[in-house]
Amino acid sequence: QKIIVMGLGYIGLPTASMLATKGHQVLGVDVNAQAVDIINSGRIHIVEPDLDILVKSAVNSGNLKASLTPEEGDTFILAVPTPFKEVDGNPKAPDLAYIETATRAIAPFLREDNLIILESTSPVGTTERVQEIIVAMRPELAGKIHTAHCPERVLPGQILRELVDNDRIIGGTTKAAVAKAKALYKTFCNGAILETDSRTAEMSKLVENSFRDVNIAFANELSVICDHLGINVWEAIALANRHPRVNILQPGPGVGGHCIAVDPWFIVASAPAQSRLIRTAREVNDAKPDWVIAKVKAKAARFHEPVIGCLGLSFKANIDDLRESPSMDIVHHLHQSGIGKIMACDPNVRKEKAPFALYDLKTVIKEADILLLLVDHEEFKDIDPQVIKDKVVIDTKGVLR
Ligand code: SAJ
Repeated sequence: QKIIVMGLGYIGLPTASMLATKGHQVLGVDVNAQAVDIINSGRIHIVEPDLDILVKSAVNSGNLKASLTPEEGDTFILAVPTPFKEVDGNPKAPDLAYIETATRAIAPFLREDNLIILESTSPVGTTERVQEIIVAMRPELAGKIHTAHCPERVLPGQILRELVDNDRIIGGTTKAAVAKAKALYKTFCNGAILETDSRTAEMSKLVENSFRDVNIAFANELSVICDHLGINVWEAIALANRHPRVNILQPGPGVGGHCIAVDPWFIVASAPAQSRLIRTAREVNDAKPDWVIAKVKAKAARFHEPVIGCLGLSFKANIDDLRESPSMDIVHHLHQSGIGKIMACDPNVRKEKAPFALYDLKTVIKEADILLLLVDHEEFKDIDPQVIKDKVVIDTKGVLR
């Protein structure tokens, strides 16, 4: 069949190329002309292991093409971002503008019996909203198209493996939509395909990321409590996790990325009075960078113009992604606060990508009075405790134990 994929980012591009290598005719559509050109030349514009190989073979096979505009097809997949924005005094309301724009862009090309799949993480009711927009623009298609929500669940850094191996939720607005979507995902997904309605599918995706956020908030709160009590939080958590029914995640400098720090707000926005725990967890995680900054300032006050070595800038370990990174926010703040000389280091980040000077690990370790570890990159795990024994160490990830 012919598939149109709207959005060629971290989800759309892997999905489009995977479908193309399984023999489907795929047209990937993106508003970024540069990305379209790069993909059509068989290369990629984002960083993800092995994606370059997959895209190259999909483009070379003739089954994957990229374009700025959609065409007619059998199935349309929406894989565009869903950030938040301020609406009526709520600073964290879901921003559906990308989904609405993509839906309006495909509406003129839709035919009877087409399937429209929403993959973007979305507030409850968005799949129905997509259908409403289409029917408002094309009233003759009322009751004649199929819509479904099949939320993406892949972990950046392991997208290709998880795209194939993860179980997949399919929530249709009708039974026929579920059956059609199921047949499509079966062509590349080895995991179980779980059927439900679109609203439950939307909620289950938000629940997955909120579960993780609440669990990390618990760990972050424990880290602040243990710091107050002079207890090593990592040891306490590791010991508690030896109980067969306890599984606490790891504390850190805060929660970053475009998913876990965003999606819980979609639940809060749709049921504010009922979402007390989810909201508080978000607030706990968002407050963690300030706690780390206060800690550094307290230690720095003991020195005259200290050198503060900051280890790690990305939003999590072993990636180069700086967007929505609590570590970046912390280092930015320290730079502006004028409390000393800030020397940041991240072995995964190219020097020209950072808005301030980056130093190599050896230099930072040698010159720092205070070492602030912010990301648990592999490279930092090899730091010899003997070499840093005379420094003040603030370890937000428990790596330098
Ligand atoms: N983090 C901690 N402690 C932990 C685990 C993570 O502080 O124990 C922090 C990380 O450092 C990072 C943030 O949380 O700043 C998020 O990282 P992550 O690895 O938990 O998740 P993401 O944002 O890379 O991807 C998540 C995944 N969701 C779940 O694991 C439930 C992924 O499967 C989703 O597809 C993705 O969100 C998404 O697109 O929604």
